[in-house]
Amino acid sequence: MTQPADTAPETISGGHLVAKALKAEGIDVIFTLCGGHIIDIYDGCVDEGIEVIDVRHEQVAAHAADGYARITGKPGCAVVTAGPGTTDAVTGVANAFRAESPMLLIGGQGALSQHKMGSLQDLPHVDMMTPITKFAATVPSTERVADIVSMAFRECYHGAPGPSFLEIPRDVLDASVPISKARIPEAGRYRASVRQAGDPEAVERLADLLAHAEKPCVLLGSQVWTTRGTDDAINFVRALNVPAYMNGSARGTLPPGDPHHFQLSRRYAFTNADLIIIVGTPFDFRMGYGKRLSPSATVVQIDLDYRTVGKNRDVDLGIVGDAGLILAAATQAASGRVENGATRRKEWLEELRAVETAAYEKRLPRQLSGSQPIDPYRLVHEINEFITEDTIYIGDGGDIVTFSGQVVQPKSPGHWMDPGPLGTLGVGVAFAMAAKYAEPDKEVLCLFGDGAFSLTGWDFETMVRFNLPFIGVIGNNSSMNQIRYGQAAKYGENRGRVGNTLGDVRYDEFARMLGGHGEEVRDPADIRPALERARESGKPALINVWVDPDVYAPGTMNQTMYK
Ligand SMILES: Cc1ncc(C[n+]2csc(CCOP(=O)(O)OP(=O)(O)O)c2C)c(N)n1
Ligand SMILES: [Mg+2]
Repeated sequence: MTQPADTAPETISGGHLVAKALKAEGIDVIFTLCGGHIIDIYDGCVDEGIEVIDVRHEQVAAHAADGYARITGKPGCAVVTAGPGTTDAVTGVANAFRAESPMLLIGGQGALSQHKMGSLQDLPHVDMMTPITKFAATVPSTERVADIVSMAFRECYHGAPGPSFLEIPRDVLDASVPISKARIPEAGRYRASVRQAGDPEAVERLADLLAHAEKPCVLLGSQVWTTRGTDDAINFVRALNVPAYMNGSARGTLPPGDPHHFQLSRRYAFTNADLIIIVGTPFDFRMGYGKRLSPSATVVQIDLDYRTVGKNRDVDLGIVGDAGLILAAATQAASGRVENGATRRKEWLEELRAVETAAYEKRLPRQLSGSQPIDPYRLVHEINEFITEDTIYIGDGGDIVTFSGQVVQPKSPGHWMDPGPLGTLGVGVAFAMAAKYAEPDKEVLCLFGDGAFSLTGWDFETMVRFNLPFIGVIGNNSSMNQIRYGQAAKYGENRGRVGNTLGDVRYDEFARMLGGHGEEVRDPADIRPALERARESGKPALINVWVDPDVYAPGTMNQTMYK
């Protein structure tokens, strides 16, 4: 018997419950590639005013959700279909996992009523996602959809942030339930503040160490940006006169030219410092697993994740918590002391500056080189000169991006994006998409290797379709050079050519074919004008710069990442 319309309970479907839960997190866009399993989520997004950006490969959707989280400080969300849609997104989730980026991947799943019967696109998604997420679960009933989505977001912020995964069976998503039966957590009321102050006694000890240090240095890692501790970090280094090195997303915390900004003297500092403070970055391969720090230095490590502190290398003081809060507390604790050590460190800063300047001057002729084919150093030099305080810089490639890591200096906090410790090629277009969507008034510039661009480059078309202009620069050496170097060194020039050669592809023509702006550059003098024209075009752009395939970045030649 049907009820009269005016007394029928108001109902809501699973897809609409998803959209409500996303809205509660402040999410205004999802990145997706469609499939019959997930279309009700789109319908919910229409009602909640959430934009649906549909991409051409699910890996891109997941990377874009990761990038959105990095840029906005809100979690990102990607929605993909069951089976191959979800497996295509695995790399993006894995990248976010290693990069500590809070995002939610929602995957479709066959109907519960056909559980394990061999339905279309059925796979054990949760089992596959468990090792690379902080939380992975199936949504068991329509009533619980919004509840479990909010639970997944809560889990994203436990300790160091990271991704969550949910699969929603098709019948759970499509069914409607009375609104009164569904648990819909209210925005701002279902999870705690994630800012965790450090143990006050440990902070006092840090202030003591700083007061006595002659040669301290600090490494500001990605968590400084994740926790939006930029201002606290700046106050810390200035008040206590501590030279700062920055990595990952923390690059740009201090602007280039700042008296406390150091980059090229890091190894010297780590070898000669008496106090080394590592903030929000693990002792992983990028840090030589901690082995590159002077054995006689006092080492302090601050991290959001208890499991990271003291891992791979002993520390003298470990503090768990929010980078910004802890640096602010240490600044305050030290400022209460008669002698906080700041003035005594003038000579140490001068010593490091001299090392820094010498390294810069040694490299400068290469950066200004007029040779053809173009020296990659010249290309990255031109990019560094071209970017402004409003340019978000993205690196996606091998050797060419290793060059840029030494030369390109973002001018503002949060304006540097790289894949992070998973080293994933193919993040570039997705990060550009997320960055331009979230910050339409910023300029986005991505430097690609030709190999890296090829992995996910078709989504350049998505940038055109959604009118998301950015400046793409391809350092084209027709090779996977970072790998080629090691192969040639091991097997000789000829045998070293196996499996790493790409064709001479005109990526500028590809860009034009898809409705963007494209140019090729062979003469280094043409790099700057081409960059200017790309900026003025107001379109997604690709500048195809032919670089010398036979020169390699020092970082590639050391190949320390594999050691
Ligand atoms: C998804 C993925 N596949 C493979 C690799 C291994 N890899 C690291 S660097 C590199 C070469 C990249 O070539 P390209 O983007 O053209 O940059 P180049 O080194 O030539 O400057 C490869 C294949 C990786 N890091 N990520
Ligand atoms: Mg290449």
